Amino acid sequence: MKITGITITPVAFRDPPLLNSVGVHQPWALRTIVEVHTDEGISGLGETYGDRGHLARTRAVAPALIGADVHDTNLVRRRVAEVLGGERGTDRHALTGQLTTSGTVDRVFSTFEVAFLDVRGRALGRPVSDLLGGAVRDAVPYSAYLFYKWAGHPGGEPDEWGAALAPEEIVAQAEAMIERDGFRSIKLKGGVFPPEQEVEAIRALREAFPDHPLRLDPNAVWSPETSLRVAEELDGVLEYLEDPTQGVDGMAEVAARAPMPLATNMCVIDFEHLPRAVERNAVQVLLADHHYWGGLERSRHLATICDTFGIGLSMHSNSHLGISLAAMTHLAAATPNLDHACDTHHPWNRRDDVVQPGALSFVDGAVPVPTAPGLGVELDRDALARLAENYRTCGVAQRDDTGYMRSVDPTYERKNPRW
Ligand code: GKR
Ligand code: MG
Repeated sequence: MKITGITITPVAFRDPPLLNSVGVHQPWALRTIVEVHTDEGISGLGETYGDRGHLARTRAVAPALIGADVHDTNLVRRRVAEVLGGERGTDRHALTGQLTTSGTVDRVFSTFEVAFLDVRGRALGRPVSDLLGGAVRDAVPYSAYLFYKWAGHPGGEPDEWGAALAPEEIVAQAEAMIERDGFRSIKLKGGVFPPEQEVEAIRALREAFPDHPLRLDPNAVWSPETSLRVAEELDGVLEYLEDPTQGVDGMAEVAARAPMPLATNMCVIDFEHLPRAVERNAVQVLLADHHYWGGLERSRHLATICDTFGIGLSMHSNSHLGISLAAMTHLAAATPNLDHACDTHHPWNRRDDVVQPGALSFVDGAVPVPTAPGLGVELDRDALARLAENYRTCGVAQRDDTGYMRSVDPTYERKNPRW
């Protein structure tokens, strides 16, 4: 089955003012929707980052894939690498760490690979999880992903979630999210306030939710000393501490004495980072993310490597829509050693989606694995057109949390370590 055409549509959707270690989410989050068309009349879907550089690379690669067979992903990956010609993209979609050339190929290739798997599943009448070895679970657990946030964007109306700055507001946010979707694990995005304040929020969550596994992720803005202090204070409270500090060496220093496992989606973001991380025992849980690990198949290779070295697996997320949620769910369903609830930003962005409602839902904090052929989601053409129009008019072409924060508070500085 040959690829005859590829449609690439950048979209923008409303995003609340979620705070993190480098600033605050802009009013619009960006994604790129990819449709791959074949000579058998079957089309497949992919979703990826929407930042200017990544979009340009995705567009540059597309013509080189016309005529390729949807089963020949080795050829497709080679063509992606040839077009990119050793480029090292600098887009930091995920606040991720050290960027590599192979990582840039993986980020661009991944979207197409997901779309090919969607085509292949549709052609066979089987869900993508079957193409990945078969679902080992019927539903994939996700965590309630909490953020410190303002009530609304400056100058705008408060959003449905309201402000969350004090510990009791974080607890209220968790209650609302759990009430709505039933999550059974909780993650707090930290790195926003001094660590003592974030420890207080975690303690308040522990009191309100005595049985929910808890995680804290300050996106590496603490020094190793601060990280160890917090780790000791939260002994027995956290399921894992995510990216407390920067780099494999910093993480290894903390991991050697921290009482809980350390997780990362920042210091190990490419296969070439693994040997040293394993050698130094820097991370005990890896957050996989098919968007930058080179697609669903390569994420499964990653899972095997983690299994070999006794590293636990969870899943990382960025602001995303339903095509990504479907892909994440199929991958997690078909990965036996994905033993922690996955992250998802979806509750924050659910009001706008490009997929038709009904295929994906959260039941007791888990997404039932779609059983329809392919990814199991269909494009809502009206919604796609609306979100594409948002992209054209919103004035954002590049995620810039720091710039947006500075437009509100000109004294804001990006610092690492901040504490
Ligand atoms: O959406 O602000 C955010 C997050 O901080 C995101 O960019 C991170 O990549 O969720 C991510 C993480 O776990 O580090
Ligand atoms: Mg993280």
